[in-house]
Amino acid sequence: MNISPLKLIKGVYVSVPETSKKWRHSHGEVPFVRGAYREMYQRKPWTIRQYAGFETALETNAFFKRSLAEGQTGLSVAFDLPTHLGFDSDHELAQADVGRTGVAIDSVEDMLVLFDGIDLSKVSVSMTMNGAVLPIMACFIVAAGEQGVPLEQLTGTIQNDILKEYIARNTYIHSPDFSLDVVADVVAYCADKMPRFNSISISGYHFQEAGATPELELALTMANARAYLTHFQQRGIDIESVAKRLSFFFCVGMDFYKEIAKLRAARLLWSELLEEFGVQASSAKRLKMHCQTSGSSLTEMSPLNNIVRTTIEAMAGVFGGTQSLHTNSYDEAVSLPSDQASKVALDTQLVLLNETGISDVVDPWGGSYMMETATQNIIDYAHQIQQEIDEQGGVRSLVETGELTAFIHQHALQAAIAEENQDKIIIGKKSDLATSSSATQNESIAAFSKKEKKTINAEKTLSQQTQKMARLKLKRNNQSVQKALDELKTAACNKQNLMPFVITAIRLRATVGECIQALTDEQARYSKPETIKQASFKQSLDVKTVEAFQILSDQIGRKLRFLVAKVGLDGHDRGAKVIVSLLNDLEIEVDYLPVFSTTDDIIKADLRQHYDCIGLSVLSGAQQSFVSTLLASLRGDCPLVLGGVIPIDEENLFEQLNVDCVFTARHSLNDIALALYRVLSTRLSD
Ligand code: 3CP
Repeated sequence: MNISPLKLIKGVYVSVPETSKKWRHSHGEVPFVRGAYREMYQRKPWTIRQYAGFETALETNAFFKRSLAEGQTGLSVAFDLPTHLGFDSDHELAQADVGRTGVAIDSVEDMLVLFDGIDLSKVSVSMTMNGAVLPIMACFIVAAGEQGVPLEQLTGTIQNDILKEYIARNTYIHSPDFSLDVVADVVAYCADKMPRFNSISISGYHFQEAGATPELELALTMANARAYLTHFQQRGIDIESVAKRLSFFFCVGMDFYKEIAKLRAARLLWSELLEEFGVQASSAKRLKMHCQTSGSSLTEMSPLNNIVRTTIEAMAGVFGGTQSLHTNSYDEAVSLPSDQASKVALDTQLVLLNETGISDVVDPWGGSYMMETATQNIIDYAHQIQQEIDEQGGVRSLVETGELTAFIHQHALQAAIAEENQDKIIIGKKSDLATSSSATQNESIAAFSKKEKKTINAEKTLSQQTQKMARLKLKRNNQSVQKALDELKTAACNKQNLMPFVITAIRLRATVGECIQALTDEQARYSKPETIKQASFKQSLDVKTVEAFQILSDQIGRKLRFLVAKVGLDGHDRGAKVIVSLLNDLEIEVDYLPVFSTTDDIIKADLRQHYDCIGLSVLSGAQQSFVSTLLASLRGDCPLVLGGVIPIDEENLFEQLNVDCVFTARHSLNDIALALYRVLSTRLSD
């Protein structure tokens, strides 16, 4: 794919585009460009829905209750990586990640604790779950039932958007074909039994986080929406009956006007798309969205600046007419949100809502020449991308080839080049751009981290979850559980709707991992092809560093050989792939071990290849465990460097452990290249 990003919304606008005449409708009317509802926030404010989850259900439950008491109006559950990938906490691949980037849910017993004392007939709950959607939905349904809440009263949203997992987020389990059927099972089940529950949250957020521009984020989200509708139709699902509960999730980044225009454009595109699919009811054509401020716009340096960024992004979400909003915490580029940072993030929404009056006017930018032109440009761009996708065989096949992933990555590389060349200025992001000296900046961030940082007690969480599972397995009727799991397998073979079968198994206290394992017996775990685009950073790199690498390579009489590996269960690979491209530019031979690699994979690869350097990328917080394992087993003369979200106060620790360098988002590509050169030249001359 090779469509260029839109030109920036810049310059003088002297007239409204011709096409905008068709938008001269009121808010709350088809095609909803001006807003989903007539009175918007005057009638009902957006839902303040902060995404949260950590350690065990008990800790997360306490956090939920506190947030609701402090003014939050909806819940949003972050699950840990093992739960996302359908591994119980006691699985050998799960151990390092249990309870780190979300709450560990192994069975309905955990779900019951998660919502203990929270009335599920009153509070709407969003669950970000995709790969393991069946057992997690089943845990929620069974827990609500045991709380005495009838299915038809449940309100909330399940993300259930598997296509974007293959494209950008990577927490898929099974093949696209099988998984699309699972998505349809959930959608059909909800339409039948849970009429107030949104059965999917078609997500663009992760595209923008992986590098897409706002307009590309929207275009790909809409292409996925079309792919889902097509699949549902093929499965015999009546689109009219499910459309009202198909919801959306977008990122709001720092491109202020473009973000507002994007949200307006989204509503028109969805309304048009449903008309194409023959949907009649106007209310079903209303696009409803959740927005989250952009994680990738946050900087590790000068973290308090992030409050400003988040506020501006939240304003774009509100001006764009979002129904539900998450505002990021200012320390998220460094660690899990501290209590203080979470409170500021929540209060940011309360201030916007209660103190500013910005929610008093519906679509306040409507009619602006600039905004109407921008909205139309984004709509045109989305149509162009859809056409290109169709010409290349549709989303389904481009997911399998990795082409869409590569297209987004190309945008991430362009953004990295723009930052390197300082064409794009991000205040305080890189050490050398900071207003005060980098030493002062570093000190302040280190002090900041120590004082407030939220720490996860991973060992304790793992041990509590493991013991809880052992007790569950002793107490339940194992024979009935096995029978239910066998029936689930048979249903998967027969292509039946799997929801009722999983609900039965979960009610009998089967675990999340056991349900996924039963399906995996039929449908092996899937791994997608890896495609990494090459961009040329060469023009941005210091010529002397490039030459130094060349000389080093000449001295040893061969090309340098690197391994870059994503280890553990975290699926964020934007940074690792940028580094692969950088190394290619330095004429280094690179092997890339993609997401979900293990320390064992790394050790085996090194035994075969004898790398000159191994680079590890970890964004889940589990770096200490992986580094210790590797240092104990790797050849002593192989340099190990670490990249990802690594708090500054941990850097000394890694130095003591003999990690050669630690890189994070505050380092420029030139800094990284130079540091790598120093490591290699020292090691190779030893
Ligand atoms: C709302 N209502 C109104 C009005 N506003 N009625 C009349 N006039 C109004 N102005 C009605 C609605 O029709 C609805 O009733 C009810 O009030 C609730 O409003 P809503 O707009 O549906 O709001 P909400 O329940 O909050 O639902 C919002 C959406 C939902 C629809 C967007 O899908 C949602 O909450 N999504 C959140 C997704 C999420 O949190 N994702 C987290 C991703 P009816 O129901 O009767 O129609 S976190 C990922 C982080 C990154 C990562 O992956 O790692």
